[in-house]
Amino acid sequence: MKFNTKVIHGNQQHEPATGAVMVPIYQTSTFAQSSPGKHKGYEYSRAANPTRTALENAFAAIENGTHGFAFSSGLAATDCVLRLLNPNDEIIAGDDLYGGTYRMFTKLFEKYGLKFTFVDMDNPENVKKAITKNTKLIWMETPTNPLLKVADISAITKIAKEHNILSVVDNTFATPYLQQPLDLGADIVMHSATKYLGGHSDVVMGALMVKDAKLAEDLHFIQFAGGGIAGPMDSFLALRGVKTLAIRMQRHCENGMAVAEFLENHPKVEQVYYPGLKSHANHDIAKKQMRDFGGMLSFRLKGDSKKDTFTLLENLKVFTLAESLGGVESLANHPATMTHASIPKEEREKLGITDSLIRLSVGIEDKEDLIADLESVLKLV
Ligand code: P1T
Repeated sequence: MKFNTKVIHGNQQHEPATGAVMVPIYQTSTFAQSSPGKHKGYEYSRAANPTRTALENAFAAIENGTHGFAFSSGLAATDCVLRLLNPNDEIIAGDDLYGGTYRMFTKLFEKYGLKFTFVDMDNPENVKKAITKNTKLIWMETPTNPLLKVADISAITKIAKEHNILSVVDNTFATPYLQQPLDLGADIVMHSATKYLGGHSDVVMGALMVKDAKLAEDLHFIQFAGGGIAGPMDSFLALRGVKTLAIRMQRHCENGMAVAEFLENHPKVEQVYYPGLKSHANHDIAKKQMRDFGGMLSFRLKGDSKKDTFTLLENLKVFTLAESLGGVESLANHPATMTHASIPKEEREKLGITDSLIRLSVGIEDKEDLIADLESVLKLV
């Protein structure tokens, strides 16, 4: 199946009892057994639930995996991956990550003896140099949140394999419409399904996808034993979202490029971070690795004034000032005080997450309305 077909039909079947085209919401915690241990494949919804199974099968299909797992949030999915590790294991991660991922690594897991090294993944050599005999996992986020840095997945997974290290790609910003990391050598794909996979800003959810049976067994055990599962109602909503992923992404990409070009040519804008622009530091690898460039971008104002930035954000009419991304509606975010506030100021500024950095999740509205909204607020600063 090609991708547009796969998001709708991949690993899906009509409900066997009635032929229902959409999987029902099996809003049940438990399943009757005819004799102890004798059941119809489902025992207790933490282990498995038919609505979640349908979604997990779809997750596997869209990332070209064999197994998918749905969690109560993206961070619960990340937590599950880290529980594969043992004290003294080392993890190499990108230096630009979603703030909550950074917070989990440094504030939750360091105290259990895991060691994190953050490197600029623009250059795969930086990853190679950071490897020690204890390195067990390489965590890539590409494009990164919020600076849209792009890592060469094939080059980095090749290094990981040479050293027998597990590699993970947080594919939240790109989605499988733009890149399928398992095909590029990654062992695990992770998503905040809250974003593009769900697509409608109505569910908080995480996903993992793999294509190795042993890894799937280990992750399923942790999911079951740890308990951070997605519920049936949320699974239904996310499955509904996945079906329109391809068509939504097509428009996100078209609008993302139009907004990026508008901002790049605006006299009050200092810099735009969008992998589709030729001026982007990683444009060449983005072009090679991704089918298109997505709907996420960040930009910085000339003068880097926090006051101007707040004025701009307070006056947007079509864009909503809010955390999160990947829904049909356009959102604007101020990383320094919102999504990335948990990263120490010094670290943030070193990376470029300064006071005037604004991140946009460009939605699927008419691009003329989005550009007019930005044009009008840029007049105020
Ligand atoms: O919010 P949650 O579903 O738990 O997912 C965490 C997460 C993981 N990875 C990436 C790349 C993310 O962007 C996120 C969540 N991000 C936001 C809420 C945000 O506004 O950036």
